[in-house]
Amino acid sequence: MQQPAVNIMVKAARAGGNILLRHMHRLDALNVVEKDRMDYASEVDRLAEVAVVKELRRAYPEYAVLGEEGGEQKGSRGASRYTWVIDPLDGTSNYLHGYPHWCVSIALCEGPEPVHGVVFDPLRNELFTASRGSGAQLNDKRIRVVERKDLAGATVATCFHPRERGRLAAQFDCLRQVMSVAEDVRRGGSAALDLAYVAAGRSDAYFEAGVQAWDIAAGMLLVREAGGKVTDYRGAAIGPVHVAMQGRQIIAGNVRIADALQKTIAASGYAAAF
Ligand code: LIP
Repeated sequence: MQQPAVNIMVKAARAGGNILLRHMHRLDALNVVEKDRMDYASEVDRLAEVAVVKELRRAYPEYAVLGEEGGEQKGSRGASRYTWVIDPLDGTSNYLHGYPHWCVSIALCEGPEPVHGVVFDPLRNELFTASRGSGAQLNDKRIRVVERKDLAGATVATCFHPRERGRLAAQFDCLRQVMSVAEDVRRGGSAALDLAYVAAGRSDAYFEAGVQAWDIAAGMLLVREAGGKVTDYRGAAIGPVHVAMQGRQIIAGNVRIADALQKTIAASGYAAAF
């Protein structure tokens, strides 16, 4: 049975998703701002976040919020042990180009750790959910990471984040090593969906640098609850995801592939570039 908090998160994700769907045929009319170099947000990101926060706050007013658009907000009683970590539109660039691959991502963190996660893809009506210790699901069916034993023949998702252009040479060296054994590389443009797809066994692994808490908080729980492993480029645990923190790195996959990918990232010199 789904936890009450997850039901609220699903309701909130659907509310945000409806706003995104409603605006996607009016892209030309959207106000778009460049938050950082080649990092865009539109008024739809903000509207979707308002809708998501409204649903969550209606049920749990005392919880804190960390949203991509609204930043950090305290709960109704001040500081809280629980934080909603929200990306109302993960894959904004895809959305603004009309490229149909984006989602809503919501995690509930207890202290630094995600305890519930929801990633919702409104275009495919795919709902990924996970709760700590209770497994991960896609549209209520249990999902698991792949059983592949190593990187040989694997499909690996990654990203070329605009903020990471200074490390592009090291990233390409690393990719050359990955590609010498892997079948192929994917660049989907939504970290939350990249993680959800690893959890669902649709891709074998994923790595990216420059992600923010809201990009990965729900997805990393999905991967763990689907039997996978999530680390940074040095093989260490990801830091607290209830706070905004620049420049995180993430590796996700089944235990063996995550370890193999981490070793490749280290051996190529890419991990040392941070
Ligand atoms: C996006 C990430 C994506 C990354 C983009 C961006 P946003 O998040 O999920 O993987 O490559 O550059 O950070 O900004 O669409 O929420």
